[in-house]
Amino acid sequence: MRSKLLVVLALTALAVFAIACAAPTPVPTAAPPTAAPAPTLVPATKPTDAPKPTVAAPTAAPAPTVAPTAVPAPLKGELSLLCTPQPEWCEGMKKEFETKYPGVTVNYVRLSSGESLTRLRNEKANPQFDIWWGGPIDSFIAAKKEGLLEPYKSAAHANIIDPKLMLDTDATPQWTGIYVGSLGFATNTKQTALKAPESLEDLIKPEYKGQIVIAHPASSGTSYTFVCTILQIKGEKDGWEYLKKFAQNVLTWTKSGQAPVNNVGKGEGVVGVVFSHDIVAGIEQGLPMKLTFPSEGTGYEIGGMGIVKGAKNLALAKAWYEWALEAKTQELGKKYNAYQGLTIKGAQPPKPELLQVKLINYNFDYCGDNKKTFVDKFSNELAAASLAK
Ligand code: S7P
Repeated sequence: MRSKLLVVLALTALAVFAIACAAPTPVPTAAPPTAAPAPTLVPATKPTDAPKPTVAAPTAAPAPTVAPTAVPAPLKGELSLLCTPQPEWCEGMKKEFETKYPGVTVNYVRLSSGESLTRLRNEKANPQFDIWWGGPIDSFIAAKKEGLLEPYKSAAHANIIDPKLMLDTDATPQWTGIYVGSLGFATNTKQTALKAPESLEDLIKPEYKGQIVIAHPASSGTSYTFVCTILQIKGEKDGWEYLKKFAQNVLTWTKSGQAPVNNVGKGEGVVGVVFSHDIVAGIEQGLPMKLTFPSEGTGYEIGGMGIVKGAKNLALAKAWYEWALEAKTQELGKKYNAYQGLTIKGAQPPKPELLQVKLINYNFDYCGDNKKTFVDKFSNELAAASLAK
């Protein structure tokens, strides 16, 4: 009985165990799709409240990386200027240039044309100047012949009024014209003994003996312009004869071409042979003088400019060169009592009447090419004329 009972109990336990094993295991209930959070491609909030898209607006976009236009570095350094016009103009132009280019200092030496040429010649192996500005082109033509100038082509050459006359004809020119001036006579008006000369012939008359003041052609471009004017008007043979007589009438040979204006103004001599614009400047400063021109026609200058061969500050020399060929720069001359005619189209010459006189057909190549020969002959054969004061 007892064993039956044990069997029944065992079977019962097995049955309970089996039922228990057959009961389904609870499974986590999957959330219904509608309850699932929507994917956030579109914000669930209203569009107006939506945070701004994080893509920057086009106007705020960084500028495209285009290569910037090259801005030239400001000019700086020291320019060494060989300056041949009168000192007041040299000083004025130095200051004007330094105002335009505050990083640049202009150091200049004022020398007459012949002295300038000698300096450049002596310094050829080790040039001390960067640019030569002013003085008749006869000396620039002579300098070019000796290899003392640097070729330089400027766009501003297109603005030169008369390029055949005022610009070196080389494809890359070595000099350019910056002003024009005619030779005249200055006569002291406080004296009454002598009338103002009206012709070249007047100057060699006996009554003018010991009354004339002129620079020496070895130092002065002004005086060399006179010498070469005579040699062209009269021819070399008669010209040298004339110059011998002329030299007998000279009281003083000055170093600078403009100096006779002051001599004559002070009564140290009656007649000066000088560029007419320098005579006008003297008259405007109150010197008692009258300006006349020779009836035969008068010689004239083209004032020149050129970069010195081997210039140590070439960029500064070019900057000066370009600046000097601007019409408004040329018009600055009158501010410093420089009344030459001008060479750039559109520049207003201060005294145009000084070129509306009878001019000879001055041959600059002839005078430039022969400068050394003529000056040496003058110095050697007109002995009294070699004592420049
Ligand atoms: O600036 C006046 C001026 O007459 O001086 C130059 C002159 O030739 C330089 O002096 P030198 O005669 O002593 O050489 C002229 O070019 C300029 O017109």
